[in-house]
Amino acid sequence: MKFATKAIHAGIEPDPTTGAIMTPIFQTSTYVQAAPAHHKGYEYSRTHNPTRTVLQDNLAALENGKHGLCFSTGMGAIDAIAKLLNPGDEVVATDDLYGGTFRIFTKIFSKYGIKFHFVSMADVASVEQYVNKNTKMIWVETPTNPMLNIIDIKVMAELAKKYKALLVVDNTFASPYLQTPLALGADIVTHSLTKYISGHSDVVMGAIICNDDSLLERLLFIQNSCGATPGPMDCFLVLRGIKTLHLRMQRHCENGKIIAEFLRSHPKVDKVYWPGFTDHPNHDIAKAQMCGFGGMMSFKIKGNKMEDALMFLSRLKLFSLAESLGGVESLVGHPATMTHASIPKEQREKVGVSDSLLRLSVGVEDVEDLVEDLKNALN
Ligand code: P1T
Repeated sequence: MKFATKAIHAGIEPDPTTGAIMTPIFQTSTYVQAAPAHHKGYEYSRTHNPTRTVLQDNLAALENGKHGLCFSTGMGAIDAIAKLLNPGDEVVATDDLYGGTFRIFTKIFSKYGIKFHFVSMADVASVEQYVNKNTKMIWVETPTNPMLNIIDIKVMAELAKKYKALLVVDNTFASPYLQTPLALGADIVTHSLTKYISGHSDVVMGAIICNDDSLLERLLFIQNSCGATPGPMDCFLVLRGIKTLHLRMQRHCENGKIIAEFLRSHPKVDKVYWPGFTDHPNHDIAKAQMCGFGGMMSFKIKGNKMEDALMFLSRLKLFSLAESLGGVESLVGHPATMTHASIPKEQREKVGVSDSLLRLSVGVEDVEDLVEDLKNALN
């Protein structure tokens, strides 16, 4: 089955009791058992819920994976993956990643004796310097949030295998429509479903997809023990969003290209970070491992002054100033004070997240209106 067919059909059957074509919202906490331990596969909704099962199977199919697991937030999924680690273990993570991921690693898991190295993943030799016998995970976000760097998943997978570490890829920015990391050798894919996958800014949720049965068992144990599981209504909303993921992503990519090119040609814009430009430092990797460049981009206004960035933000009418991304409506963010505020200034500036950096999540509106909005605000 190809992507669009899977988005609409994978894991989804008409309800056997009524024929309802849409997956029912099983709004129930528990399930009646005929006798102790004689049940229909469902005992308690923290552990399993039929609406969640359908979503998990659908997500696994979209990522060309075997197993899907859903969590109440993207951070809940990241938390569960990090709980696979033990004191003394080390993780090599990209130095440009979502501020919340940096925060949970440095403020929560480092307290439990896990060591994190944040490194540029532009070339494998510099990553390998930080890998040793204690390294249990290589953590990749690609495209990175917010600098839109691209990391070579195949190369990182080979490195992880060489050291018997797990390769985790946060695939939130690309979505499975643009990139399927398991096929490139990743062991675990994680998503903030809040973003492109649900696509309508009405739900917060996360997911993990993997192939290995024993990894699934360990993750299921963590999921059930720690309990960051989503409710059935939210699972329904994500399933509903997924049915148009391919259509939305096509438009995000088309609009993204036009906006990136518009910004780059504007005399008041200094630098635009978007992997679709042929002179983006990782363009060739993006072309090889993605089937489109997406609608996320960051840029700086000439002069690199925070006041100019803030004035620009105040003049936008269609782009809303908000955290998050990947919804149908266009958003603009100021990473230094919003999504990446938890990263110390010196550290974030090293990777380019200056006080003047702005991030766009280009939506699926008419692109002429979006260009007009940006033009007015810049002028
Ligand atoms: O917000 P939540 O669903 O918990 O997902 C966390 C998360 C994980 N991974 C990446 C790459 C992310 O971008 C996020 C959340 N990011 C934002 C809220 C943002 O505006 O960047």
